[in-house]
Amino acid sequence: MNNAEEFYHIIKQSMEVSPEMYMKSYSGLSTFFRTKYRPDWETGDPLDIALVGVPSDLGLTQRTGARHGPREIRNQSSNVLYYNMSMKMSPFGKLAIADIGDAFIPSAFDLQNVAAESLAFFQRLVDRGITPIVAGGDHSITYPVMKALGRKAPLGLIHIDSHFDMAESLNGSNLHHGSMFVNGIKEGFLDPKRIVHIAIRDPFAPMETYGEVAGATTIDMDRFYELGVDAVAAEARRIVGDGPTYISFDIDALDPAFAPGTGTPAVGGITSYEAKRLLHGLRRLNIVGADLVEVSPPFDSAGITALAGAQLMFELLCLVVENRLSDAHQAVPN
Ligand SMILES: [Mn+2]
Repeated sequence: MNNAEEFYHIIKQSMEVSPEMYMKSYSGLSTFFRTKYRPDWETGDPLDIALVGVPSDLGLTQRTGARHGPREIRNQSSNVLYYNMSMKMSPFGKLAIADIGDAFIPSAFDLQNVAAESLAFFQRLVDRGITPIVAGGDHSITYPVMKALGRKAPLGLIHIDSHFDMAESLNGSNLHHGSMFVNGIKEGFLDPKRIVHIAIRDPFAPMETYGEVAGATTIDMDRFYELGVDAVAAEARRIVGDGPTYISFDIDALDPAFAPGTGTPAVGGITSYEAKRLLHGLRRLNIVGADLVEVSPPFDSAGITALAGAQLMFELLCLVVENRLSDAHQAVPN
């Protein structure tokens, strides 16, 4: 096949994923990237990768609204077409990928219960060998996802965010959108020496965070600018190595010019192109799960934050697909 034939072959293969792919992007019901909706993921055909929402924002410390994130990211994801020009691939066609809906969290008004119910949900997913790619919700939703994935072997973590999210306790609660990585280290499902924070500009952090004392690395915004995006990605690769690694992307890593719709915006962040390029620099790592959190549609303008979130979720999906198709892929040990 020549290049044009190969391209059209990839597009055709992608469109086989669901009938919605053939429809106009503005029509039909919204699923992530117009993939099939598979609420039968436990009883139906086997699935490799699940796109899933966790519409909870009880962990927020400031502006609210991230509970509306999954629905709006689904909506904007119809603008993200199925070919990744930088990675020269489509995530669709080779693996079973579907939108399985939102995590089952009936205790929606009690954060401890939300975390417990989410953990049970994601544990069932992980036990089936399904890789989750998650849309939040506030950042506290990351806690049960990582805990399910890191049950037998601690995870490395590439954390892209304007804040460290390494607060031990706030107002007497150790569960909120800035505590999950402390919890992860304390409970043993995160390996602190394989944690890297990227794009940090958090003015409320102590001089040395709980994570840094335990061995985590920080590439703050000043360092990001000094190094440049490709060197930042290379440093992240070096830190997490070949072991199972989780990527947690807080949309507030982006400058508010690119992502105004978020709960705790911080000026002086990365651009949406730098965010994409950073993720492209993380290819062929052993990514066992990922999330995109903190999109708050009530504070958004023209859907640009949800669109950025959808695009970054697509890049994460491409990374996970590439890893699952590679020899280096190691299933999460159960
Ligand atoms: Mn965060």
